[in-house]
Amino acid sequence: MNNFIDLRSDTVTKPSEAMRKAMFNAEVGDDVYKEDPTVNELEEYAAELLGKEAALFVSSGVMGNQVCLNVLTQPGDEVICEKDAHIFQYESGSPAALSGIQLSLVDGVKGVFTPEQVEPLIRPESAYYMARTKVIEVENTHNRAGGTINPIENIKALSQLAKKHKLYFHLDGARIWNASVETGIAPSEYAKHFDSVSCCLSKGLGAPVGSVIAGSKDFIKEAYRVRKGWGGGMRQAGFLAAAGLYALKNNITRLKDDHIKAKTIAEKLNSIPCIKVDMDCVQTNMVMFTLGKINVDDFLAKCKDNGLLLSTGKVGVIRAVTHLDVSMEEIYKAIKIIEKIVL
Ligand code: TLP
Repeated sequence: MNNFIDLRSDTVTKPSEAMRKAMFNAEVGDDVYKEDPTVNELEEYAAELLGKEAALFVSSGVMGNQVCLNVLTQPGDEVICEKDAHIFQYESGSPAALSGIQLSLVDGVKGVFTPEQVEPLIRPESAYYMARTKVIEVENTHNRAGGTINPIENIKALSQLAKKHKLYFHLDGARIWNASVETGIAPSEYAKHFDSVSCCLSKGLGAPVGSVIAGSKDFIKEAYRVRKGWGGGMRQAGFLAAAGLYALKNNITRLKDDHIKAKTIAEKLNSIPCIKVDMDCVQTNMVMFTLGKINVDDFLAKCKDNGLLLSTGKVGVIRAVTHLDVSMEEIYKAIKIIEKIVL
């Protein structure tokens, strides 16, 4: 897919020359013995950045979320999340398959739900015949809603509700870096409201592999055990951790460029009569749009024939994601390709 303008996802980014150098030069050891200095450094750096006692390097965003949920719950428990949450839509049924838990869905607005919506869903402690509510989960930024940001005041209020009902509060912060750059609120300011956070290194930050999860020392000790049991104990993982460290140190602030690119696409596309973009949702590096009567599959195929790759979100919705491997010039080219197809 080298010659394409690839806007399917920010996961398609490839390590830069400088990142590859950092990987090549990484000092490594056996991380299952906790002897990989680069993995240890990444975990310490991520814990500090997120303001948590400890962190753990895991292979993917899915593994991050699922390990966290597994540590926080027992089989038969229930997790409250938004109806379009990644853990519900795109994680292969893992809450049920790996942890024996069920999800209770909230109908959010642009991916955001409020404490008033959640409170009635919390099961009474006396109801032995119901699942036990154990966790509230928030996704920030919210993927299927189009990269929307959950307002910090809402997060605070949800966190207070979780405390009031003795529930854990988990953040799927795959793209917390995007939220942070856009709002100016530090990742640690977001993370401090949560018991556990899972944050990706391999999306907009451009690392080839990996996520970090963070929480208390006791939480991470347990997560370390679960990761091993699920086959996620990696040996000389320092080569990968070096990419993650490079990404955290060099590629966060530049995410703002990706947000500008997304706004540029959104504004141009929204001015085309048959295309509709919900401009309120264009807050970070994603653009979701619909095409009126034009068939989505035909449109995607024609884009591909013209050198542009896009993906889909909800049924009938097309997704364009901007990232560090696509230039502003390519963004203008992408817009031209779309105009040529639909006009
Ligand atoms: N999202 C992917 C696809 O799975 C849809 C993408 O292309 O956007 N949380 C959120 C909010 C995510 O968007 C993703 C990946 C994950 C978790 C999982 O990360 P990986 O793919 O590394 O397991």
